[in-house]
Amino acid sequence: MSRLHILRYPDARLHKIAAPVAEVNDSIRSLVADMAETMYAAPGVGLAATQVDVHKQVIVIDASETHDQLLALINPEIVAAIGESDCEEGCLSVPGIYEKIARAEHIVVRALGLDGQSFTMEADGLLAVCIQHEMDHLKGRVFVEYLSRLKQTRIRAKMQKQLRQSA
Ligand code: K2U
Ligand code: ZN
Repeated sequence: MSRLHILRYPDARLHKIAAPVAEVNDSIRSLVADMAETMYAAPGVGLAATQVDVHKQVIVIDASETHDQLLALINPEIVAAIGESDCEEGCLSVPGIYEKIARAEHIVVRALGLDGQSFTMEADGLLAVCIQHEMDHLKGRVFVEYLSRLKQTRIRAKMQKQLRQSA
């Protein structure tokens, strides 16, 4: 397993659209293992393949208190979305920025697991927020894009200043 580099907003590669996974094979399972290591080390509760510059529809999430319940979602689709609620979100690609975003409160998701079999799950709370956040990444969307133009401009400037300072 290896830790992967996480792209920083406003890197243009974060806006690439992820392609469906044709076959859940050992290469995909190895990618999930590397993404999980990267997520736990960050630390975060979710990570999309887009964020590590791999443009395939693969997401890892662990929203458990004990950080030992890894969920891998391959080719995820939301099949039902109910209600709406605001939740403060952050993003490993936009470090230090936390903003309230409106998301569906309860969702039903269909995806492939690491065994290549299709499964369906329901989610609410932090897990529902995280799944929607990660699925946005697969569509090339970063959560700050839900904010006002002014906030986006300020965040972009802050990220570019962070990048200059770390160079
Ligand atoms: O996509 C990512 O960068 C992972 C996010 C996932 C996430 C976003 C919003 C709400 C929950 C999870 C990171 O885990 S950011 C760290 C974090 C964790 C909990 C709440 C807010 C931010
Ligand atoms: Zn994110």
